[in-house]
Parts: sequence; structure tokens; C-alpha cells
Amino acid sequence: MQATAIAQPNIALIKYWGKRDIDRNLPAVGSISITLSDLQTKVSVELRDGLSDDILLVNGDENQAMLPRMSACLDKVLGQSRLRASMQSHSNFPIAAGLASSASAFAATTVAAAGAANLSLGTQDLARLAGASSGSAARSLYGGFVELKNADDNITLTPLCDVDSWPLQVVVAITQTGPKATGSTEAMEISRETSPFYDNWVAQQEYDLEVARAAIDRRDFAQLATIAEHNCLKMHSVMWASRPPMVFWNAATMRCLQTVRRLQGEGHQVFFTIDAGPQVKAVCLPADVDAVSQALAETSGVQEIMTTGLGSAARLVESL
Ligand code: 2P0
Repeated sequence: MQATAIAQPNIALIKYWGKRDIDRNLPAVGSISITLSDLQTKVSVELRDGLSDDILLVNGDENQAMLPRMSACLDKVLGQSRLRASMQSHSNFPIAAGLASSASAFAATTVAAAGAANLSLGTQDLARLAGASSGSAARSLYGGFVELKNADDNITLTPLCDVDSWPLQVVVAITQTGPKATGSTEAMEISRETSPFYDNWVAQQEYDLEVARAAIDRRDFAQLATIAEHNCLKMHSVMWASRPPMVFWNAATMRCLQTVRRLQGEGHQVFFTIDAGPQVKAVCLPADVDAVSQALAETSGVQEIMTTGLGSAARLVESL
């Protein structure tokens, strides 16, 4: 009754922002992401007779704040009359800071919970269960480039291109650590209820997905760069125009964008994307990764650089 799973976070190039069904956690828009290789979350789930409540350790410390969402994730996979569980989660990168730690955590927890109970579920079913806990987690059930489609009654996940077929690199510039002020679920609802740009954002998403899908299909970096940056800035415009406004950037975030623009001007194949946090992710071709890492490391206010390739799907592993 014990299993351990590893999942890697994913970075959306065409973003998920907004929900159409908050109870089922169904997104208002589809999204396209890349799953990363070097950042990872390992979760072990042990279902135990005689436990009166779930227990959660995050990076070795008891964590009451995350416990209700992790328990709800187990309920989704195993049903509410399940045995209580002891859970341990370890991430090798800052959590709750706009680095998609909820994606890797809920993907790994879903896979570990199903493994602990010996359920044989397909990847699509696991992805839907993970997505019910955290929308972006559904995408980490697949490796490489992944599309989350918003179908009539549920989501469907489609791998678009595997890691070896287009081995892009991602340089993550950490400009600030520590948890963010507003969680994604709450922030998305504020945007839906108050941002004058929200309806246009939703209406334009299908076009952005089409353009990105075609770019990935042709391995057209320039086209992917243009649509991904545009989509990212549109999402942040929705957030900035919300009431209260949600500005996740800091001054170093902006300086990183200027660094990426300078690198582009020098002919480097690189583009930026930013999620609901102050970190900047620079996606580039392997030949450009050294120049991009060095330039971002030298950008004032950048605390740390992480470089990663694209990675594989969430999976069961031997033990924690
Ligand atoms: C994304 N984000 O597509 C977008 C871009 C952040 C900005 O998915 O409410 O933690 O748990 O379903 O998955 C972060 O949101 O949201 C996210 P919930 P989640 O990656």
C-alpha cells in the first residue's frame, strides 16, 4: 500500500488562465506546455490502517497549509472512504514561487496514490484526475510538448512532439524566492470576474493554440517565439487590468525581458515566458544556452539560474 512517483514541472508556452467550471476545475482555455527534465518533485504515498488523519511532509517538514489540497487529491483518485495516508513530497526547486511546483506535486501525488492502491489507470485518466487537483498538473503526465484541449465535457491531453525530436533548453532566472501573494486559483477567479480583457483573452486562445501547434509541427522556432511571448504578455495584461491588479513581476523580471530582447537582437534564438510569479523562463536552442545563461546570470537582481532540457512523463519509481 505504498508507492513513490516522480513528476517534472511543465512551463506553458500557450497559457492556461481562467476556469469554466470551478467545481470540476475545468479550464476556460486550452494550453500548450513543455515538460522540464532537471526540476522534479518526488512524492510517496503510504496508505495505512489505523491512521486517523492524513499526514504530509514537504521537504522534510510537516506542512498543514498544503495538506487539504493534497488530501483532496487523494480523495479524487481513491474516493472519500479511502484509508488515511502518510505523504512525503520533495522538490529540488523553490515551491509556490511561479515555478509550477503544483503541477509536478499533483501529477506525482496522483500517480503515487493510484500506485499505492494498485489501480490500473491509463495516462489520460491519470491526467484528468491530476488536472482536477491543479489544472497545469494534467500536462505533467506527458513528456515533451503537450497540448491540453478543452473538450465539451472534460479535458484531453495530446503529446505534440517528443523530447528528442526538438530538444529545446530552458534557462530559469530566479528573481525572488518565497511564496507568492495570491494563489493561481484565486487569481484566475479575480481575473474572470473583474478584468475587462478576460473575454477577449478566452476568445483569442484557439488561434494562439493553432499557431503554436503549427510552429511545433514544423520546428519553427521563430514562429513559436512570437506567439509564446504574445500569449504570455496577453495573460499578464489580463492580470494587470484585474481589480485588484495582480502584478507578479518585479524590477529584475523586467530587466530579464530586456536581456532577452538584447540577445534576440544579437541573433540568439531565445524567447521569454513568465507565469504567475516573478521568475523568467528563457526558452532557447541548445546552441544558444550558454550565452542565454550567462546573460541572465549577469542581469541585475537575478539570484540564481537553473538550466534544464525537456523531460519525460510522470512515473512510478522504486522508493523515496
Ligand atoms: C499555466 N499557470 O498554463 C498557467 C500560466 C500559471 C500561469 O497553470 O487553479 O496551479 O490549481 O488549476 O495549475 C498555474 O495554475 O492552477 C498555471 P489551478 P495551477 O501553466
